[in-house]
Amino acid sequence: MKSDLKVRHGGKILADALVAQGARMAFGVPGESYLPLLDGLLDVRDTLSFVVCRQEGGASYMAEAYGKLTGEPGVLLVTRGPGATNGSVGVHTAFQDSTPLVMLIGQVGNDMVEREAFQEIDYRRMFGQMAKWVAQIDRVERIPEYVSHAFHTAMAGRPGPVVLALPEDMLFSEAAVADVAHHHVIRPAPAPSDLERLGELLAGAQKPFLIVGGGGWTRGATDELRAWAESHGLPVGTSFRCQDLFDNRSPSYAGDVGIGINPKLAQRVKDADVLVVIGARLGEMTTGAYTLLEVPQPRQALVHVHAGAEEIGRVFRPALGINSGYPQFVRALATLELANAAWRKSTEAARAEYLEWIAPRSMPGDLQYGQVIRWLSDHLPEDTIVTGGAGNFAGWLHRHFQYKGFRTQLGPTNGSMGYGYPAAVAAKLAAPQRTVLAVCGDGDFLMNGQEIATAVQQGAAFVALVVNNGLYGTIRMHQEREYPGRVFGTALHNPDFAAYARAFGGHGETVSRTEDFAAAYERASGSGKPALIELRIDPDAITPATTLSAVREKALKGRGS
Ligand SMILES: Cc1ncc(C[n+]2csc(CCOP(=O)(O)OP(=O)(O)O)c2C)c(N)n1
Ligand SMILES: [Mg+2]
Repeated sequence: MKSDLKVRHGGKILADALVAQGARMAFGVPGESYLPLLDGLLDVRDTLSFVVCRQEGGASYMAEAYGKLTGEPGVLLVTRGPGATNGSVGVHTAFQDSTPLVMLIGQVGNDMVEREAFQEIDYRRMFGQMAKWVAQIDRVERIPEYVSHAFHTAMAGRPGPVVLALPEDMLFSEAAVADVAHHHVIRPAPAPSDLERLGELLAGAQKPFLIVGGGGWTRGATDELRAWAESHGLPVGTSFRCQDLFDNRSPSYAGDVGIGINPKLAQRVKDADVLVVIGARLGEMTTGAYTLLEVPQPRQALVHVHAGAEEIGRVFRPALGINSGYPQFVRALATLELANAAWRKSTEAARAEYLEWIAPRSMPGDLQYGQVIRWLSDHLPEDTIVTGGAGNFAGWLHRHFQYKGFRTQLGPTNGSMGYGYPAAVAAKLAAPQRTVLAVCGDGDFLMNGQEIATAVQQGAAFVALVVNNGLYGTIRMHQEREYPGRVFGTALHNPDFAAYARAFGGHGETVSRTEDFAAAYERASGSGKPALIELRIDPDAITPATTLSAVREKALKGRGS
């Protein structure tokens, strides 16, 4: 009965709605535009904690990483225009990475909307292309309905970000309304005829290859897929920065189909007769810039399994498109009997090529960064969460680290710099019992290095590596290739990173030689504080396989100079 309902202000209705939808952690920077929401959050703080951050960019990556790690929508709270624009990077990341996220933005009151009032932006237009749904809650009594819709939309099909704007007067006003129960997760299952057709294609295959990727997986589904692929001796690769979706120690694992791909693996994907892609979007990074498959009609018989119907046939016309959630698909897959095993030998060859590929090569300088990554891969607990950002430094991580289980990797598939550090803060807060390692570049780290303050404030103890080459190295590499010798805008003058960490109350180390790393890591991880290890590498060591000078020389030769 309506009269039994308590009257609550908008901020309280909203905080209760978030709790009802299952939110347990929110990240953000406060604003005077959403004071009632802060007031509502105060009352539910034992259920839903609010992590106060230093910049909305960092907060938005934290919310995104939380969503990626837990599979539940990350919640991001920001203020009007400046907060929303700072926080937009996490929305873009969540969209490209298929991560569920709900962003709440304090908005100008309805009494002054459309006057370009203080910090006013129309978020429907601003986030139109970046989010699955953008709305403004204009009536306080409809908050539970909007929040329920937001969580359903963020989770349904291909997960992604949703944005809700909150006019100030609406938040302050009151209503007596009921909460809405927890959202459902709506994802389709494959039709029996889809499985039948897949069975026929695989029965006739000589060189099949599977690629696994995207958002919307569960631990159970990745385990079941591994068991199925191994029992049939099928080779499996993972899409860009989704290497943790298939245990890298499996005899079926052939490597990652991403940036800096093993050329032999690229050839294998090209030569496949049946290519089964489960969850990956088949974007630029996973297709070698649309060269591993022909656009729009691939030579391989492409089976594209995706939770978002609109992704199937987006670039490549598949032989078979299956609109399905991945746990639903993998469960059905287990019922598929395959007599054919013509590919077992080539799976063994793919595995051998992968193992050869991940062995570190020697690079210039006293600090062999590849060996450091190998050491970490061999010594860290199996369930360690490794976060990374964008830059060439991540290439060593992708190539030499072996991911051993579901959600042990959090990386931005949209290649957004500054992700690794805040992602690690969120990971440590969401999974305090697990070891967390952030791997950052010197350029990458300082995009969100201020979030060390958040890590210290929250007591999130993890180790961050900052790979210092004094360069926006990735761009320098491309610059030398396209305009050899014409260096411009890519050098960095860096602070003393270890001192920077200490200034915030963290632990800091600087390592310049391979043999000093293990002891420094033990000290850092044993410090019980947010710890940072600066790795000083030779700037000439530009990728795991080549040097900057070799890139320049090759480019000069190519020009006949
Ligand atoms: C937010 C953002 N800004 C700019 C870029 C373009 N970009 C890609 S890699 C890179 C340099 C990365 O530098 P650093 O973190 O030092 O890594 P390195 O390549 O030197 O290993 C830049 C500027 C980007 N990907 N993301
Ligand atoms: Mg650098």
